[in-house]
Order: sequence, then structure tokens, then C-alpha cells
Amino acid sequence: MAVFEGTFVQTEPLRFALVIGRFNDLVTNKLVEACQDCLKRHGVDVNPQGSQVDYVYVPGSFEVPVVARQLALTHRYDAVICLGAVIKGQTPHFDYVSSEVAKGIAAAAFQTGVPVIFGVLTTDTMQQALERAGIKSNLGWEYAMSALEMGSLMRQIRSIQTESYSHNSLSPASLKSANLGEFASESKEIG
Ligand code: INI
Repeated sequence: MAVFEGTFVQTEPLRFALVIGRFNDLVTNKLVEACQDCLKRHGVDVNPQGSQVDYVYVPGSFEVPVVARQLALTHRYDAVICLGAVIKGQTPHFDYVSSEVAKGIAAAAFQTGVPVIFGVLTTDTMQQALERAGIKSNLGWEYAMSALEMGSLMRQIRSIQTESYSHNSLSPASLKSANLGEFASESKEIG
């Protein structure tokens, strides 16, 4: 048997989408910068006119999951990176927004089989958010690392899946003809 781990090299074929909440953009712009820095230093062309990274802006974190899911459904990307900043302040709005965003991002990944990276800061104060977006460290870097690792790992898993199909003759077409169509569509979605 084998060990599978994502790598951070040979990144030329990888494609990413960044979904960025404009709310608290003082923070989210800093997360984008660190993300770009990390991807670039790992050989990814981060130019929006290039072929490896697309940038999608939404009003706030609450809108991030629906867009992340739609992007993941295109199967154009190895990973979708969600960036936002939800800051507690004085209202209960925080609790609704932060919990829906976390659930929505998890659902987007689970429903599509595409890694959707949770890069939404949830903090009590703007000061804390800024500390995590550049003043002390910048978590944008870690989010990009997770995307690189997961993108590469999922490619490896897909390649062994394809090998198993050819080895066992379990192609989506053969599953369908054996009246196992539901598995065929599932395998197509993952592949
Ligand atoms: N959106 C955020 O990204 N961060 C916040 O801190 C925030 N707060 O506190 O309200 C926030 N609200 C906007 C929300 O994401 C939606 O854009 C809005 O409710 C429209 O659906």
C-alpha cells in the first residue's frame, strides 16, 4: 500500500480561485497579498490575466460560500480559497455570519469534492484581525499553503482512482451498464 501527501512543487498545472469578502477590506486585502506571495513563491502565476488564479469579490463573508460552491462546481480549480474577516464588535450579527460562513464553506467542499479553504478570520476586535493579517503574522500564507497541499493531494487521489477504474474495469460507463448508475455519477463528480 502507499502513503499519500500533497506536495508544494510542480505547481504549473494547478489552478486556484480566491473568493474575497469586501467587508473589512483593510484586513481581507492583506490576506490576499500574503496568499499571492505564498503562491508566487511556489511557482504559481498569480496574475489575474494568467491561467492559474482567478479572483472573485463578494460584498461580505456571508456571500462567500455560495460563490465558492459555484466555482467548485465548475471543476476548473484544484482548490478554492475563501478569504474574509468577521469582527465581533457590538452586535449579535457576528454569531450568525460566522457560523453560517463556516458551515457553508464546509458544505461547498463536501458537496463538490473540491478543497475549499476556510480563510475567514473571526475575531473580537479589528486589532486582533490585523495582527493575523500582517501586523504579527499573516494567515493568508497558511491558507495558500493549505490550498497547494490539498490541490496536489486531490490530484494524486484522482490519479489512483483512474488507475483503479482501468484496473478493475470500473469506468463510469461500465458501472452504468451494470445498473450501478448512481455510483457512475458520483465517480464522475469526483473525477
Ligand atoms: N461581513 C463580514 O465579512 N464581516 C463582518 O464583520 C460583517 N459584520 O460584522 O456585519 C459582515 N457583514 C456583512 C455580511 O457578510 C453580508 O455581506 C451582509 O449581511 C449582506 O448579506
